[in-house]
Amino acid sequence: MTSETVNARPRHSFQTSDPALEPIAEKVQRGERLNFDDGVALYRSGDILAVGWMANLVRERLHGDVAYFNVNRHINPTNVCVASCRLCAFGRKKGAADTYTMALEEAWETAGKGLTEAVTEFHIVGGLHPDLPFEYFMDLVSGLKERYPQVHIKAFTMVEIAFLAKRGKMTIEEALVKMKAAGVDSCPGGGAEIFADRVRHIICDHKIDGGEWLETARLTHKAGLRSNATMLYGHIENDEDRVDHMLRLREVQDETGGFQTFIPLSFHPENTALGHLPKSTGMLDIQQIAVGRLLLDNFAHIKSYWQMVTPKMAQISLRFGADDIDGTVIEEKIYHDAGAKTPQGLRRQDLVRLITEAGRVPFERDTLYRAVTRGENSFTVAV
Ligand code: V47
Repeated sequence: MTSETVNARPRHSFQTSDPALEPIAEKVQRGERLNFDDGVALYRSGDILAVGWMANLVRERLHGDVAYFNVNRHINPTNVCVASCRLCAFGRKKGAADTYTMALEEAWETAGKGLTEAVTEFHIVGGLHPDLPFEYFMDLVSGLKERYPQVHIKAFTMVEIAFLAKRGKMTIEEALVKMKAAGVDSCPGGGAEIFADRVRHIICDHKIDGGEWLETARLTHKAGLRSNATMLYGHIENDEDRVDHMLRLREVQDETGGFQTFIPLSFHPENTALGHLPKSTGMLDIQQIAVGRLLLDNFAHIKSYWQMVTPKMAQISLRFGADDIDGTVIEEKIYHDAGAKTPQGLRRQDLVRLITEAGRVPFERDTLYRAVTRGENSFTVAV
């Protein structure tokens, strides 16, 4: 199938076997904002095709047939972490046998390793190390900028920013000023998990709470850095917790406009303290994308992260509300420690094929969703 044949298809009208979806579909078609009860009704509906139809309508209104991807590399400088989150299989206590912490030279070298194409983004997240000083992280970033000035640095989740500020004995605002000066260009969306206290106390008791995560995001946006937002699903949360999570994100976005992308992350239980929980299923994965697209009317992008849901599910998601499947990644540790069976990385041509075969038009973006044009061994970004 080519994108031309897809574009030429007639737009089907809304049909559902679920009467609860009819008033919601009317709102969606009128472009009206959905409320908490609508969100719960979307989750409770068994008519995933009808929910997907609505999400796709919004997705195509915003992006037509375009689907975004990028060429990026993940760098996880340390797995030593003071927190003991039950959801996590990556973090290790200081002194444990299998800890690692990259020396700065090693991190800079790792960033350049195994690259067959010019990477446009470094995605940097890691453990909350009890001893590494604030300056280590700033030197890490400034060293990368020096060596790879063309690469966008997306570094440190809201949880890391709050932790690093505390370690450096400064306010979050002060930490953000230093981060920007070192070369941080934007921030990833991790650590959000589920904001509801009841859930957060069980899955990640040692992290900042939901209100603090949202406040740190507010400050980050006010400091002029854009960020992403995630939601970890498929553990002990319920429909109401997920809707609450997304509506709290929507509220901050109304205020700051600083979120770029919403990324639902499916929980991988293996090797975690929640290892008894079942893995997420295809229906659950698709539902998060579709409901996310419908509730987050002020987010430009919904990302189906192929590492988490498999490349096959990410591809299908492009017809259920997602407009982005993330990047080449190259080396992923956090979900692979938790049993992910997906490859560590994909090539640029694999991403292009996934998108094209879904009948969408691949668009290589930089982190800020600007078009990337490739030359032989270089790239340029449309600004
Ligand atoms: O915050 C940790 C999650 C996140 C597990 O901003 C787990 O573009 C599943 O946020 N099973 C980090 N998930 C990754 C992240 C991310 C990924 C891709 C793109 C972006 C972006 C952000 O991973 C953590 C946590 O929510 N996580 N352990 C686990 N066992």
